Amino acid sequence: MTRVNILKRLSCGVIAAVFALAGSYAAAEKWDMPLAYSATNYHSMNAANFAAAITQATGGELEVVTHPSGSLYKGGEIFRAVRTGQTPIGERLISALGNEHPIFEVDALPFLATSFDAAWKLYQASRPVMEQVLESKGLKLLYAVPWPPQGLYNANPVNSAADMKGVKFRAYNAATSKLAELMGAVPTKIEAAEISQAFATGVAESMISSGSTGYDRKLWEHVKYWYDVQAWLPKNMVIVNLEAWSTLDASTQGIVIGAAAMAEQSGWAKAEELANWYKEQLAANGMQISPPSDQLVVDFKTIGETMTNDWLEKAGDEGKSVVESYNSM
Ligand code: PCA
Repeated sequence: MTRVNILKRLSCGVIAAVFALAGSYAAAEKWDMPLAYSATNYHSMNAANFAAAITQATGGELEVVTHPSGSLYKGGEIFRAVRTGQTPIGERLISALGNEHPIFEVDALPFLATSFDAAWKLYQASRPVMEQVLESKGLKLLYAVPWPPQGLYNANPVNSAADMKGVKFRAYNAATSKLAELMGAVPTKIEAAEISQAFATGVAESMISSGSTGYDRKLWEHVKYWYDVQAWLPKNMVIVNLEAWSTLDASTQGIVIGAAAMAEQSGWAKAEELANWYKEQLAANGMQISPPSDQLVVDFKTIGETMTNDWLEKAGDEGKSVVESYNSM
């Protein structure tokens, strides 16, 4: 065989191999789905079920693989990673996206929505604007699930906001930073995955969060008090990059939408079902769980009003109409 013939044979083989490879990629697509919270948290387990449902219903044509605990992208990087198409799908805390658009901050306005029912209404009222904003950024909202009501963790008893003066406070978004500042505390933004280390090293001594995150991060190892303030119920949302979305055929898109609807329903049910259980676990591990004192409620409400007014100014007519539509539900 001449050298040319060998080369021809070789290149035919290479081309055939490349096509085989391309064929297998087209037949089975893999989507990595970054999550910020622990694998055992109900948000992450719900997302894992959502991913498995898609993989199964598409017969593996679309395989969705979750990566919890910020292992693929940290919480603060997930939105950008999905927006820029570095990864097709991911989960992010809505209220941490205030820099993207003020509408996302409606999700953590103190005392606007303080029960699961109210949080659901707020979701319905804010969803159309959120979807519009997400679409303008090349994203699609698939589903959202709430955290249980937010309370105050602290090393020492807290009877009023004055007791929080100078306390090192772990914040998870602009609203919790602002709230800390208005109490005279000193906020530092720290993702949930880094909480244990922050409390263990004294970088943080206090935070506002759900019983869920305190349980996941064993906060009883660091602080003894949790005040059940029920200040708001922030939500995580799962978003998909629209370019990646457009590569799916109609039946696969239908499967993803169906799985998202199921995940939304089971996620809300699970959050509500677990809310009290988490509190019991904190208590069983030695934490003192109590309602906030009257003075602390007054202080939080005053701070909440300031924050709501600031937000209404920032969010303009659009924000106002979301709050009005929520109030009319
Ligand atoms: N847990 C998340 C956000 C709200 C919550 O309950 C956190 O603390 O980061």
